[in-house]
Amino acid sequence: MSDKIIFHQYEISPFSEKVRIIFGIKGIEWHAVDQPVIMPKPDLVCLTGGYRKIPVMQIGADIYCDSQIIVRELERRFPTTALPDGNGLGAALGFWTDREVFQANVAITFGSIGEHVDESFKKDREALSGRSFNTDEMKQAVPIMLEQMRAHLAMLESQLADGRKFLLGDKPGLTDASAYYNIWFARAANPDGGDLFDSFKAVQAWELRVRNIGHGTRHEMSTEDAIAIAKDATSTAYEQEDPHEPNGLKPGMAVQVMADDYGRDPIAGTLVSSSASQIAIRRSDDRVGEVVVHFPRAGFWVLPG
Ligand SMILES: N[C@@H](CCC(=O)N[C@@H](CS)C(=O)NCC(=O)O)C(=O)O
Repeated sequence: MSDKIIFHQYEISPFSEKVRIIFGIKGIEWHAVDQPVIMPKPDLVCLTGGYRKIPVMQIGADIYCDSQIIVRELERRFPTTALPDGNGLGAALGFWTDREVFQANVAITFGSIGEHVDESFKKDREALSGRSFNTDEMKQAVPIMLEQMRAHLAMLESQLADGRKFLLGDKPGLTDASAYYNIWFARAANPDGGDLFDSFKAVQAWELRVRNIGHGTRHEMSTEDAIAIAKDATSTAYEQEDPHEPNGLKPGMAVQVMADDYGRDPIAGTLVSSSASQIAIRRSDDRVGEVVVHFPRAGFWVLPG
């Protein structure tokens, strides 16, 4: 059975860059499956049951939705290269980088390049967020959001002020990957973005160090091959009841899982296991057979199926 790390992604995806850097830090060999930037994504949602966001990791018939659970699973499978902050504060700081910093970043980036963005992309992101993608309004918000972004960058600059190589010390970790992808995306999506980063000298030196970590060993894979691997494989997840579940969730129950922010499409399945950090549900699809789809608990809602 295949235990290849299959990574459904696209190049300009910020959250994919976060995980690609984790692959680099941990020295992981992985297979990139490129997925579309906008819907429809038939070769992704057949695996996830409706989750459309990127990235998604697949190992055989186990599907991991959201960078949070992807990093957690990589930490579980590759303990000899454990990150200094893989599951504790690094995961908590992800809520700062992935929500607060990322939203300011997106507002600045699309407020600045909005007129060059395709109509089809705007319509897609309106459906994703439930909010209008109004480039004039975004443009007006840029000055205020620049102040926010500058304030967040100043926090990174202070953290690095004692000359440390990475945010938590000598070794790079999840906090570095999470902070870095925001800067990477701002530069990649808007190369003429001006001088926002110029006054942050320690951040710039650190950015270079993180970039130089690279992405581990990357191979390419087609969507057809990824789907065939899922179809041939059997999930390695096993049923486990959590006695501390606050609302009585048990293996075998029909549930729906959905993100609490954007891309809130509910994914229906039968509960396999749950804990404070993860929930796994079993589902099947004609093209991929039976798979187990894994989500983090923080930032996801579980509803009766
Ligand atoms: N909380 C998710 C956020 C993922 C996310 O927002 N991904 C963006 C791309 S980087 C996305 O899916 N955008 C819509 C799309 O690609 O269809 C995670 O950590 O993986």
